[in-house]
Amino acid sequence: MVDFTLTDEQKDLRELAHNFAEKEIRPVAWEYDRDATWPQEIVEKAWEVGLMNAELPEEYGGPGLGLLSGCLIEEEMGWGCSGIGTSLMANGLAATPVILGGSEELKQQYLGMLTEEPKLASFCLTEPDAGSDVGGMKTRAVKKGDKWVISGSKCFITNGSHASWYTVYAKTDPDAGHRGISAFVVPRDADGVTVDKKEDKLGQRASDTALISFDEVEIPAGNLLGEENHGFKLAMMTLDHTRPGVAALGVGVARAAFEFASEYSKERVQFGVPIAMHQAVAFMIADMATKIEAARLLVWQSAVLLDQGRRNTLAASHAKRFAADAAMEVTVDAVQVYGGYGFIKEYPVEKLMRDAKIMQLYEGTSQIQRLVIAREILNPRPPDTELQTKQETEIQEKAQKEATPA
Ligand code: COS
Repeated sequence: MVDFTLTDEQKDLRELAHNFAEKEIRPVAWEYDRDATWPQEIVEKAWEVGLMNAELPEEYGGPGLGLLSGCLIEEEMGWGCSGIGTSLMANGLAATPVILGGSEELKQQYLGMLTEEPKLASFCLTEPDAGSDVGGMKTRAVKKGDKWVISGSKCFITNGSHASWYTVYAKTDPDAGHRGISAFVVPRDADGVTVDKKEDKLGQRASDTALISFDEVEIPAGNLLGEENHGFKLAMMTLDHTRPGVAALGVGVARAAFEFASEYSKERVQFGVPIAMHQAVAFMIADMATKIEAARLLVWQSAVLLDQGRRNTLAASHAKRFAADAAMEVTVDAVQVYGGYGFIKEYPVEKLMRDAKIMQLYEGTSQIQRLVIAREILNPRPPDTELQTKQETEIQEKAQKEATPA
């Protein structure tokens, strides 16, 4: 049976997230966008009320919520301001490789850090010359005794200037392509870690996006995540976990633009009637609504699959591609509904259009999502890697245990 009904707990969580977005984020969102203000106070408040780190397991102090619950929060944050929302949600991206591949000690130390205090962590994959082509990265990690020594640069790092630790991907076997990449946890205060540059962006201006350099940074051997040379798969598995959430942020931005545009279309009078009475505008509103509904269903499907311990690569790329493109189309149309006023900063929708653009770029461009979709259909991956199988078995066992009456 297919049932789209949320549990009472999920409805309460969504309401909590919506109220937070309405009271704490919306009133400052346009001002923070104008000035590119870092939302430190909002980060602290969101952490305090339990809206951050949704999926961190209970044994490390997190709420241990499922991915669907996380997506419900992300949609509301995206509705409030996707720039601030991105800052609030980025811990999930850094923490997932630790959850999937970290030793017990690493989990206790680094996941615990995020749940004990409103601290942040960043995911360092992209490099100036390696964006979509992850395998082309140049950052190196060399084993020296009981240490790894990391050197290289990572760019477009969300929350990079404010993070207490980083998940860093580096080549450990430079001749082995994607099979020569490993993942590590690097503390911010390690010698040789520098925040080089904070980017001045088109949209999502309240989020922090930085260039981070690692100059002969020494970390303990135990900071390796998963197995040596298995970092590429860890990154891909991480993106399977996080793309539904980014897609949910996109649904939130689109919903915000849709609400502004529909209200405006009922107020703005041209040719003697509200413009909503003109079919040209009414049909734009209808198309916006359909895109939002369809995008949300794809988000929920991709999240539920993972919550059930099933592989969601295809569904996550469907959701990310469709929701990102929907956010862009809906926000462009919202500007169109506002006419000339839509182009003016005094009105709310131009910000949403600028914010939406990054949805088609970060965590895999819309073209990369299409590439993944095409490959999953035409040349599906064989049954899962060892790491993924272990993860799936654990989730399935947990689900079975919960379903069995005591
Ligand atoms: N889960 C587990 N393993 C996966 C996987 C997944 N979702 N996707 C791919 N793999 C495995 C493959 O099975 C393959 O394994 P083998 O080494 O055993 O053969 C390996 O990873 C390489 O896969 P593939 O051949 O598909 O790699 P490519 O380099 O050709 O392409 C893309 C991978 C382009 C899809 C990938 O690099 C990508 O997603 N790029 C975008 C990165 C991104 O989103 N960047 C944004 C920054 S993060 S904010």
